[in-house]
Amino acid sequence: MKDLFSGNVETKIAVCPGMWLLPGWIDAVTLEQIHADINTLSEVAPFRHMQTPGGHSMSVAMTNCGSAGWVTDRSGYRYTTADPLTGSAWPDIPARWQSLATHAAKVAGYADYVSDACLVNRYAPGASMGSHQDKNEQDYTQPIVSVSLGLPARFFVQGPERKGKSIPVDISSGDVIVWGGESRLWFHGVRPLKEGADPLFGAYRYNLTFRVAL
Ligand code: MD6
Ligand code: FE
Repeated sequence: MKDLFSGNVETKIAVCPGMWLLPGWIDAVTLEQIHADINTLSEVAPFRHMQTPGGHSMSVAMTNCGSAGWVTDRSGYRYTTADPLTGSAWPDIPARWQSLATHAAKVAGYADYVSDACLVNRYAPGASMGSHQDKNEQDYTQPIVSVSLGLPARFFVQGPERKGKSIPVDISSGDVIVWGGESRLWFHGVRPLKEGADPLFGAYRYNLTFRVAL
């Protein structure tokens, strides 16, 4: 039987302890559906450039779905149950997204993964994400499932401290990363996006990160 969502089911690469890269894991039809889902989501919860606590505007545009969404503004990084832009609850995580995250987590050894927060990042050429840890979630034993869409990017993983040599990870549309275990709190980021044209996602890279936040 064809594996649900699966383009490539052969490869599972250990990038560092606890981090699994599933290259090309999402099939072409699912990518098209996700593209449509992102458009629907962004009509209700628009992409916006959030402010960092230091007062800078992020180069990456963001929105969320789920019972909680990750936000940043002058008062800090946190999860909220309502979208600060509209005052309404964040839209639900589309059923197919939830199912995809659960399935990918299972491939990496996590049974019964149920995400309550999905951050959607949108990168235009030049946009990047500085080295950071994902530590606003309550339970670090739960992995983050990350889905890359559209233009390729260079992700980097640094280690427990924001210094020293980093491991480069080149990621393309349809790649999935499941990240838990020993390196769950390691510093990481995304290098500035290069220009390009993806047949489906155009001049952008999108990234979905599923979390168990609450
Ligand atoms: C991105 N991803 O790929 C940013 N964080 O656009 C992340 O910051 C990230 O991919 C934690 C776990 C997986 C990730
Ligand atoms: Fe992150």
